Amino acid sequence: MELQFPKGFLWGGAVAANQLEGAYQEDGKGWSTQDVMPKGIKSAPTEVPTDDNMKLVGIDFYHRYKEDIKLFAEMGFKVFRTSIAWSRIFPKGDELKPNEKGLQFYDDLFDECHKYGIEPLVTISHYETPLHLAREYDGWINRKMVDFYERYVRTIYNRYKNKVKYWLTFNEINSILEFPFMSGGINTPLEKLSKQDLYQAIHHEFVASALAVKICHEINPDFQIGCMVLSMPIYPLTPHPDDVIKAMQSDHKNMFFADVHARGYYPGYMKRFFKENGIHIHFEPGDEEILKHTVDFISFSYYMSTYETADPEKQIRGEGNLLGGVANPFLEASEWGWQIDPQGLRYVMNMFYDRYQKPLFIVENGLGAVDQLVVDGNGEKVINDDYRINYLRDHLVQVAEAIADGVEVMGYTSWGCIDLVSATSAELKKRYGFIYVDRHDDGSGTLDRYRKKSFYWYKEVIESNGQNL
Ligand code: BGP
Repeated sequence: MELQFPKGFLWGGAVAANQLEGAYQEDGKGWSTQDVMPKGIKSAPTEVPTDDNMKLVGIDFYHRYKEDIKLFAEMGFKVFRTSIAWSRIFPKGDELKPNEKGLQFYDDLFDECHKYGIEPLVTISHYETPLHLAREYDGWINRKMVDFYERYVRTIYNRYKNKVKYWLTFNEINSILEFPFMSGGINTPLEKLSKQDLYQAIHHEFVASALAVKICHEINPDFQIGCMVLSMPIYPLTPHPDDVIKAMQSDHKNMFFADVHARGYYPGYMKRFFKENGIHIHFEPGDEEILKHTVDFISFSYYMSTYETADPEKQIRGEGNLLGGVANPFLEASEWGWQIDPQGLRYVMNMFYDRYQKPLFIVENGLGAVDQLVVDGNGEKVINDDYRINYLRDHLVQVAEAIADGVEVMGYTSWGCIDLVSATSAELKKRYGFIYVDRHDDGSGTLDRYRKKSFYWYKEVIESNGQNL
């Protein structure tokens, strides 16, 4: 059977403001939680680094976005996913008046996209909670966050209503389970954070997200807004029914997030979990109604699958993948230990679609690798990233398989379409891009941009609407 992508499929790339803009103290921007995240840390840092050159400059997208958008256009992007840095718009997060210079930057950025017919897909909050909200309010544990988020959301909707029609409420909302500071602005150290507070914070995010959906549709019913979850299929380690149930329960912890967004109510398995763990979620009057504003589509990141087992001896946390779990002997891993499983993508796509019957948008997928800039026989600087092409091709084949299975898919935005700073390890040597940026972890480099081999490959993929993979 010939594999095909639908007409009008939204091909493109994805980034997040804090991972590439740099200029983190320019034009009135305030600190965000991500600006102070030291390498590889899960909990809230106690000190603010003052000389973080990496975050200060990023890849200097703030000043070079025109050059970069032009390169995206050359590849034929139909869509460009980026986030708005909340702390550019509301530097502290709790003030009443937005920062005009911050608003202007995104006006200019979206105009530049439209110049080439590229639709912006905007993440409202991508690990960028204003630091003040984390320090003063303990992030999403505090109900007041819903009001601050609502003010921010109304401001950007009103400002960009003629420029942006695709929105995402929170990046990888379920990652708060592992990274409460990075994902939820929760300042309480991980070891002191109670399950009660964590799940109350999640409830506040759900309410804020549903409010964002409601307001979005009020402003323009044609706008499309989705949730964004970190997807990771969890396979049972063996066919033993204990392992199967254990895998299902682990999966529930993640599916909870998409379930509430897509269905508009808390699932039974979570009510049981709360009961058994003595957790009482406080619903304010009206919350139940607000949650009924469900998303138009489900968006997700996909990098890897993982395993689960009921056997405590075999539960090797911290190895095999980003979030730990048992290493799968049938899969290869990236240089960062993320296990590569293209078929897992087809699996999650079918699972999401069967569960909700809502369109899907794959908004992150890609290979983080060390790239070498070399000089070829003609004296040209080139990057031969065949490993990235292979990775992306294998995954796109599975997207096409899922489409053939009947899954409705809006588009695909490859993660880090231009090299950027890693979210979890704060380094630049972990590269995802089609475009190489001459910048290194020690702060050296010209910041010049180079087209990688994958750049030409992806251009051809888009041109042929996925026929030439
Ligand atoms: C996702 C995040 C991104 C991104 C990506 C790759 O979890 O949404 O922000 O960075 O993972 O992760 P990393 O940068 O750690 O390689």
